[in-house]
Amino acid sequence: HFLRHVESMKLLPSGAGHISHLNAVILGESLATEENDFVLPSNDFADQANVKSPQQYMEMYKRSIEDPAGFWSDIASEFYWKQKWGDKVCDENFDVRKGKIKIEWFKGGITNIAYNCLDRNIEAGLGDKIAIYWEGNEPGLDGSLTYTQLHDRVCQVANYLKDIGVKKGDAVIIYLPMLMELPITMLACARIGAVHSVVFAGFSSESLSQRIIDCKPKVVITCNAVKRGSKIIYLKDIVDAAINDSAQSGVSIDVSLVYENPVALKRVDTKWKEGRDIWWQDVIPQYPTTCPVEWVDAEDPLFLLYTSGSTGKPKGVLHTTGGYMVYTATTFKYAFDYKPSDVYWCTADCGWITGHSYVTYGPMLNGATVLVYEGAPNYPDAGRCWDIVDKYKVSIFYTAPTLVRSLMRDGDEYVTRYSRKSLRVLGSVGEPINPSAWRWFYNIVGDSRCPISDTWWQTETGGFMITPLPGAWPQKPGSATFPFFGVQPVIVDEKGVEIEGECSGYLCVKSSWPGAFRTLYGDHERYETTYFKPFAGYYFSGDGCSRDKDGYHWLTGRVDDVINVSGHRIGTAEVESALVSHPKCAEAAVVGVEHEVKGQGIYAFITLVDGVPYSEELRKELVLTVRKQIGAFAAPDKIHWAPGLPKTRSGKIMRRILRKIASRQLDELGDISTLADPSVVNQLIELADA
Ligand code: 6R9
Repeated sequence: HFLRHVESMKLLPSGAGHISHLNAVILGESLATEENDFVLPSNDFADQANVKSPQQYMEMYKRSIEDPAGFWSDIASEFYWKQKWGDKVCDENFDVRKGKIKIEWFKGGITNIAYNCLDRNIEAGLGDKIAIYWEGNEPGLDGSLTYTQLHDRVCQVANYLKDIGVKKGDAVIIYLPMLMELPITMLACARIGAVHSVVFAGFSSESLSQRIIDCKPKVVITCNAVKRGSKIIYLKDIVDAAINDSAQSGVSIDVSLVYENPVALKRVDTKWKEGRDIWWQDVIPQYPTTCPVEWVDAEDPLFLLYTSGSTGKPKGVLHTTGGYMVYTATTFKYAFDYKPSDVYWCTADCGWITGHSYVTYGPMLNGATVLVYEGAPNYPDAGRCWDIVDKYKVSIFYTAPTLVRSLMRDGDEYVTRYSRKSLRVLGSVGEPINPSAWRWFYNIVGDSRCPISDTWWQTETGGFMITPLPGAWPQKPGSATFPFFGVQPVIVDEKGVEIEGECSGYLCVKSSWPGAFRTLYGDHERYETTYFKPFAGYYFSGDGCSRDKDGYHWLTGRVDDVINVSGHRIGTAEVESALVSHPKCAEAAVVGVEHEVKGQGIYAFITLVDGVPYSEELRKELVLTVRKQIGAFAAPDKIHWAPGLPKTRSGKIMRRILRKIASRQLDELGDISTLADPSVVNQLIELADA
């Protein structure tokens, strides 16, 4: 068995050699330790897998690259199309030197993604299958919907939206916690061709209002409050403040649909604006449970999702319908080795891309049973996840390294007191997973039985780009392994030249894939500048990556001014602009530092307006300012005050030096003689722990 894998490894794509050493464990047979570089699928797992060997992967991968049109149209044909696409499966210009960047897949094809998630599955006999299990924050509070029930709920919301005048192409902002109503509302928008923009319900009113102003939605959908862990969050107050702010910028919201969540806040205690605010429960149930589908072109927009970039303003990443549908469904099926009997749980919130592609669309396109959990993963204690796994017999569990590390710190006992024997496949996303967290996840959570799909991808890519296929790949703890079908990752040097073999550099992609984003909403130029101009001819991911002697990919983190805190993307510029909005803060420079649980922590250097003394009180105010402007998840872990920041003579802040100071690597400061005033460096060091 082992040799079978080693033999097939020789067939690996570009740069891959042969396995040069044979320290391996076979799935289920022993612990992954530091000495074992490889974890191989067992015969039993491989035999039942959707892709059973590197050989089979290679055959499929080769076809996907040599004949993308044939490969993807075969898969697309499994979905329902009112009308088939035109003669071109894919039409792209990926090279800025040849003109405007354009990506189109299945253009001319007429379909609807909500129809494919619901009606198509119901017609295929899945009507009584559970589509969503919902587990509330409070143990004991739960619910479920079959595919038919989900269809009916989606239609009611779709009918309501139509009734208040939402039409094809109109934007709808959704600011909801992880209630079933969140995926229901997304699907309702898709059903009528409206463009949803889900805003993570941890964003502040200012961030929400920024997004309202940018996409001018017809309606904002929220709930009055939610309990997360033991804390109540008053979401409607945040929405009210955001709507007020937006009105001042000339964007008015006429309707705010509010779901009553009596577990957190009663109706009578909710602040209300007559004429604008509508209770969900008062209107939605009155609508019919069928709703004709709005058929859309494959290239019509499906959703907008704002994400952080290296400059202040969040970017509205735009995804369209057909390619995204085909891509999320296919990646879900293969990367998790999905089988119809699986119960699948992804811990991500629908406010992030992971919740779009792998809570809602990808799984439901496959007719999967999806678990949606409302609460905090460690409430009431660190065993909650495994309690839920046992309760619903979860077989595929997909989460972020930050959660793995935090549960790892709480101790094995919280895990081992639960059976977890339903688990079959584990998944990781959001940031690089360090090998020790990988091993803990594999050995303790998965009892050394379950392969881990470490999926590298981005809001922009729509779906997985580099990921193991469990059953096919020998895994290396911490490596995202190999590209998904149709994806051609390349590593380039700073001049944009592709590097072969064992190397490290900037991670780019060579040509388009169906799930790629098509533009940044209202700013195609920024789309080209950010992603296609840095290395002409390629899509630039913003990540660093190395490839080892066996051809495995190892993501090394962002190379731009974006930091990744607990898997949340935060632009340093956004935090800086929040800090300097405080009247006493003169300047701010934010860098990421290693953080044991969160992956990266936020470290902010600040200077103050002349004459203002630094104090503990001011520190708190500054942190609060960031919480208010962006959200609690972006609060700096450390504020480092100093009278001056290191700058070049042309006034550019030397972040390289700040990063070294922040991580206390003081002997690696490098050349500081080019600074306008080198003495600020010593001052900064002296004040480091003040
Ligand atoms: C899906 C998602 C994207 C950034 C990306 C990278 C990091 C995501 C990763 C990973 C290493 C993985 N990232 N998955 N790094 N290994 N498996 O997280 O989208 O929020 O847009 O973040 O996250 O740095 O560039 P998004």
